Amino acid sequence: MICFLGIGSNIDDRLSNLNQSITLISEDVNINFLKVSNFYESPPMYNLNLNMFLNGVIKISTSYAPHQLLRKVKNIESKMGREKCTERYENRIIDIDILCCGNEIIESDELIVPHPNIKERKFVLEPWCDIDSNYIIANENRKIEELLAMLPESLKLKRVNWMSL
Ligand code: PH2
Ligand code: MG
Ligand code: MG
Repeated sequence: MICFLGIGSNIDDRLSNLNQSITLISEDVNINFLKVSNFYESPPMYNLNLNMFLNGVIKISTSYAPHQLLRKVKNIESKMGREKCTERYENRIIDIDILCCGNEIIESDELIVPHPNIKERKFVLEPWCDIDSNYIIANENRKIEELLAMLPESLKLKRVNWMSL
């Protein structure tokens, strides 16, 4: 099954945190790493007191069922030192979100796929567009690039590379 994951970090060396998460995801024998987007810096959404984020999107194929994949990515988050949240939105060393799993539609207590906030998040849609702009998410009949075009121009992300951080 093809899955897209959103990765984000806003503590310490954000670039190396994102890279480390990709390494750990790729090391799993049941996951094939396929593509990685550019990384983008953006201000925090929802809780404006947080640090600036660095975000990217990766494409994988996996034999894990969605709930197994969730367990794996949560494991990687804890391995990297992510602490248990006390508040809904706080600074984090790494955040790995399952964006979609093939055409599956799941609404359980632990996992909702496709991720419910994709459409309002430029920090998800813009990197996703880098790697699969024509992708159509299970419950939408618009391409990623069309969803991105619906968000305000004024919201700008900064594309970064290792030299500019
Ligand atoms: N993640 C959040 C809340 N707000 N803002 C940005 N820019 N990037 C994120 O990854 C992000 C956020 C909750 O996971
Ligand atoms: Mg998140
Ligand atoms: Mg998360």
